[in-house]
Amino acid sequence: MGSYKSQLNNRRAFIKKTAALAAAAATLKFSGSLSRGRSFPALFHLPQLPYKYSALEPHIDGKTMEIHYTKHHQAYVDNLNKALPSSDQVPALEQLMEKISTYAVAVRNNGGGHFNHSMFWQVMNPASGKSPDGRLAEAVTASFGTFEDFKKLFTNAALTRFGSGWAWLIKQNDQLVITSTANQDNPLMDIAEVKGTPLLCLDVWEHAYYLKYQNKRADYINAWWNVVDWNEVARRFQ
Ligand code: MN3
Repeated sequence: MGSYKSQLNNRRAFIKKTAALAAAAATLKFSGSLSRGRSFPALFHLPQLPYKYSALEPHIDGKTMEIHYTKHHQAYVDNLNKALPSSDQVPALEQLMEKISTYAVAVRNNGGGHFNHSMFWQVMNPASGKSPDGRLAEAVTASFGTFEDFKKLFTNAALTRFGSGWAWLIKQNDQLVITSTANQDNPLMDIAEVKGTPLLCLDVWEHAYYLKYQNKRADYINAWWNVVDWNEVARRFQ
């Protein structure tokens, strides 16, 4: 309690000291909104969902989206802000991932949760195509055979991730690779067994599908393919 209070005071002093809000906003990539009940700007905040909760129905139901975004993702953001050390310099989220081994476990879990969910919302879209095209399609074919082969391998990675975690399509130099991570880890983290630039991710925590699919993770994954935003995946590929 005492150390939390002194963190608050340190942060207030810092804010007074810097005064120039524009400079602060430039440093803190995700700042800008006031966190509930706090008198200092949150270091990280919940990004806006790019569509309505019900937009991905029937594949992902609106209630699940609402709880997932407003409760789960919000909690990762809040707990990340609490877990970060009190200092003037907090790196942008991607840089935080790249040196996550130097932070406390709570930063790894909640920072990963914030990064992974922010990306997850973006790689889904109700008006998406059924498969990639252009250079991404060529890279998928070169790495996995056919698009159907790729889907099978990715689905298998998502299905066989024991417990809670994520499935990933990542880029390693010019090669595409499928991998999965436990808990809220991701392939950007310096502690990841398989590292690369994330292009596509799938949340296979039960909270992502339990209301509609209960224990049937395979049905959730099968439905999820209908809402993958291949334009966004292609943008990340380039
Ligand atoms: Mn989740």
